Amino acid sequence: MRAASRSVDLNLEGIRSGDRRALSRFLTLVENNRDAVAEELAELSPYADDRQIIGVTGPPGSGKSTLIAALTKLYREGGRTVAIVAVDPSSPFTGGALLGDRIRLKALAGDKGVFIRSMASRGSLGGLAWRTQDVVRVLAAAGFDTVIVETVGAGQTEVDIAGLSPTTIVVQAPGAGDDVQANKAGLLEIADILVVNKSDLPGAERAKNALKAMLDLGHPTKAKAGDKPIWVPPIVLTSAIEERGVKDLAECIASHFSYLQKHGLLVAFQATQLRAEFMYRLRETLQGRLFDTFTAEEFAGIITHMVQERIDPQCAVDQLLQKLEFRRRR
Ligand SMILES: Nc1nc2c(ncn2[C@@H]2O[C@H](COP(=O)(O)OP(=O)(O)OP(=O)(O)O)[C@@H](O)[C@H]2O)c(=O)[nH]1
Ligand SMILES: [Mg+2]
Repeated sequence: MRAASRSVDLNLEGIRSGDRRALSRFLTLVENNRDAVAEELAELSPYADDRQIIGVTGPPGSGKSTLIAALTKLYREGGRTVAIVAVDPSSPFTGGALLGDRIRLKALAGDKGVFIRSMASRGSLGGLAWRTQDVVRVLAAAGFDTVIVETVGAGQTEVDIAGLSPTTIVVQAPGAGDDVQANKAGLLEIADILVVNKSDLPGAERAKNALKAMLDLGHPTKAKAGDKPIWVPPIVLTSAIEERGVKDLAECIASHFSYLQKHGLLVAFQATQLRAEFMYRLRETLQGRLFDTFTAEEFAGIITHMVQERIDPQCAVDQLLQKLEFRRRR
């Protein structure tokens, strides 16, 4: 089964050389059955990555997808290839936004230098961040110059966008008395670049000033930051539908990338990310091994025993691990 699917679906050379069908098929496997493609994923090394990964987040409807489309258009004019990953919190069956994103981005769909992938969380807890990470890694390995990941902010997905992308853009829209949405959702802290989109509507300047005031309050002073190089998140006004301010945004993204490179922060970011991934996979693997070794009934029995015998939970864990050792040696 595995050998057969390998020859048909796991055409890594095809992926690297831009075969979209091979890429789509591989991504489906990565999302649905990672274990089956673990070796191939490992071959697409996460190290030495010179691609630009950009995270775009913000409240629902602030214009993230439209802005990404405008930014992508600009990048394409400059000859860069772009992959877009839209992480939608709703299920693929009810997710209107998923369809909406597709329609909005349709203008780009015929372009060979653009690849769009939607991912749904399917109500699964945990793991989505790492699945997204895998998808981003494959797209980077497939040779796209820029990978843009869109997630809805405000805690609607468990994807920690700031952990995924070295450059995080938080997109706001001016709203009636709602200028501080980003702050409420804790998004200000993760923003490398702040965007007030829909600047063709009234209130954009006011929203910008409100954001600036908040940034001034929360921003580390030189003294506080010590020797760490300081990046002051710029606030950019855009109108994605009128394609205004997009060039400014692209310039801010380029400056942030240079800043990361100049101070060795890209490498540091990657190391932090790989450490976190290592810990996650270690936990998952060990837990998986435990569940492979003991049946659900055995597990329930162990816990019942712990409660009945008034055993301290840590002691129960130690006893269980001893049993596991014993079984392995047998
Ligand atoms: N006036 C105005 N409307 C905009 C602008 N950008 C996007 N919109 C509109 O705002 C609505 C939402 O845009 P999207 O790009 O789907 O926003 P989003 O943040 O991706 O939305 P979700 O993914 O559903 O959270 C759409 O009707 C867009 O046409 C803008 O610059 N100005
Ligand atoms: Mg969207």
